[in-house]
Amino acid sequence: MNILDKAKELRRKIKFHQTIFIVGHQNLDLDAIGSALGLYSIIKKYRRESYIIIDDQVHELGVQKIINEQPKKIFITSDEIETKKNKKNLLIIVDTNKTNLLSNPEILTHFDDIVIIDHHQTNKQTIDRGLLIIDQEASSTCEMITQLLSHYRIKISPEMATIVLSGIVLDTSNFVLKTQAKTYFSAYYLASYGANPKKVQYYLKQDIKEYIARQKTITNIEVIKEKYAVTSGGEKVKYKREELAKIASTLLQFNGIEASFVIGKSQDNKIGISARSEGRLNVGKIMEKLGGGGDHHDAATQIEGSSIQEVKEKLLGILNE
Ligand SMILES: [Mn+2]
Repeated sequence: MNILDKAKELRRKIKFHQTIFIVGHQNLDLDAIGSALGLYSIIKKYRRESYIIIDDQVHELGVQKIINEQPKKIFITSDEIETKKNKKNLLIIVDTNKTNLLSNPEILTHFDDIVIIDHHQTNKQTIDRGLLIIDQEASSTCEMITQLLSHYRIKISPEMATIVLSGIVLDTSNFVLKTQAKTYFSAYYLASYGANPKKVQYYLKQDIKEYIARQKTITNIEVIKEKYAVTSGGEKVKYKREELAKIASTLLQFNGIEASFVIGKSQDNKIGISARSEGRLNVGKIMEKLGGGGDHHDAATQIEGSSIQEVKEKLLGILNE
């Protein structure tokens, strides 16, 4: 679905409500915070009250930098929803469509009216209430929001343009993955409002200690059929989901590698696999075979009750088929 097909309906909904709450997925990334803030600019243009709900305690570096640069009053926790509510309230969820990926799924119960703006595939966990605007062709939620900004003719500051661009740069791994004509149009559009690529790189800078830890623990890359990279962390090292995803994206940068799979123990002792593909191999299909899901380019699974070695063997079995 193209978001512009729903642009009128969305604007009607924004104008109809007095207070609009925005929330992204747990462990905010640059696409979630960028699309939340871009949407906030749209809502402000229509002179509605708006808040971004954040329940994460810690943020990754770039997200923290962006939050620090905004007025504090924009952000609330889910505990404060009731105190900020008006008569007509709307919740807009960005960059996820799944209940279990919200920091606090309980927030859904506070709202009768919900809109979801996202670019991920739907599944059983998808919130089945409200207006669902999902464009799986879009590189990022920030790309979808940029289309709205352009369609509604909303002027944004160079700072905001930079933040929204950083979400696109993150999700496409520098205009490599899922990049389509609209992605470049969005980049052009944001650049015309003064988006600063140097500042984007500043938001994308990583913590050197985390980077070294990732590199150290993941050193055993195997290449299957000369095109699929598989690597795994140690049985004792725990990773955040997005750490596995970052490593998977990095592996795609190597010559000849078409898809990458990173296996690691997650914080809750499950074994996670994060998979990325340039598109020829449908990693969503592969992850489905292991109880997970996703799309052609971007997929993952979580497996309970197995060791890393066992999961790796299963995956290698599938890739060698
Ligand atoms: Mn995203």
